[in-house]
Amino acid sequence: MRLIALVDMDYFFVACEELRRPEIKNKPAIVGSDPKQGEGRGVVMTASYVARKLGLRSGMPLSMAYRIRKDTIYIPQDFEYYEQMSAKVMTLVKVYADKFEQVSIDEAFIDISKRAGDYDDALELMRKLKQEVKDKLGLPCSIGISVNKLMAKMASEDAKPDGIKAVKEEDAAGFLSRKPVGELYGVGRKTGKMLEEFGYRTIGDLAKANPVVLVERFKSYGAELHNSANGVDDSEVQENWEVKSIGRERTFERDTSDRHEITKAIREMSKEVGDELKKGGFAFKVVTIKLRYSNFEETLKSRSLTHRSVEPEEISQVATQLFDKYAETGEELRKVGVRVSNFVKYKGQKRMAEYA
Ligand code: TTP
Ligand code: MG
Ligand code: MG
Repeated sequence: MRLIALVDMDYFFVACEELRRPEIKNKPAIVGSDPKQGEGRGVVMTASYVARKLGLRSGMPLSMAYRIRKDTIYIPQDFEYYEQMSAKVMTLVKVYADKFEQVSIDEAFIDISKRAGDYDDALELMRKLKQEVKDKLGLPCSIGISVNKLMAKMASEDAKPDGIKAVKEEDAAGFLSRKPVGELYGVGRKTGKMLEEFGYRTIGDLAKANPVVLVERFKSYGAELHNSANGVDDSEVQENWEVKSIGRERTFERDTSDRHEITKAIREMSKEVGDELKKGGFAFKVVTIKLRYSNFEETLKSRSLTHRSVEPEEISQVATQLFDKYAETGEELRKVGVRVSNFVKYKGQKRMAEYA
């Protein structure tokens, strides 16, 4: 049985702010883009649940937020901090996943089919995850569990705030049918409006609609809409590709053109990079060398392997080949660097071939 969960943090930016300014808890707080002393077109990025009860919403102009409540606490965005908190959340979530796909700063799909045999298992596992995120980071989240990504997302929305909800396949149609069509995952404001104009008020209306008519009206998107409204979604949880890189650089005590000395440095750095890769459980595909000459000119040269590798020897080999091919003969080097990138997480994966 396929079991997919969607973990989404509750009022994420404001929740992060509450951690470092507990005095704003239980107050109408919002995080927003720069209001530029009332000149800017700043909007609310998110509002605490207290603020939501008062009518404050994401996307609302800040000026309107202030009109609704004079005592609204405005906090300027601090993306760097939210990214840091997000990374901490995702590190915890990954541990619970057979497959992990982060889809925004505060949410990720996880495939838990292998580790949870049924819905009871899945619920127990997700309760544990939720508690861990709360205990370790002090942040609330909501989790939806179902047979596919679409339904997991819809269930998580229903669980908000601070809840868990599982929707079984046989209950999907009933669960969706009475919800307004605008709440269907993937339907934006514009499509939502169009759907209503055609008379599809609820997701159930859309589910019962003739798919041929939907394709006439919405082109290829019509078929997708019809599937979604029926809770059908075959898409897999797609493992994220790590974009970061690991590298080392060495500045020689005295500038050198001695191949022996340079390739020795490359070997040593490749070993260190390889050790770090192994610790992180990453496989790499691209090797890059950096050559800085005495005159401070710098060259970067890369080679992409046809497969993903975890071997330090391979880093060293490719880096040395790049050096031999591209280094200006006889020119003295001040510095040399080795870097690997285009990662994929391999630890916990059974078949490396999947990523080759
Ligand atoms: P969401 O998960 O959509 O919202 P949320 O976490 O604030 O609240 P909820 O409890 O309903 O999940 O978005 C995550 C963050 O992304 C949110 O905290 C702020 C940011 N964001 C924007 O910057 N602009 C927007 O329009 C929305 C919706 C979110
Ligand atoms: Mg959220
Ligand atoms: Mg989200």
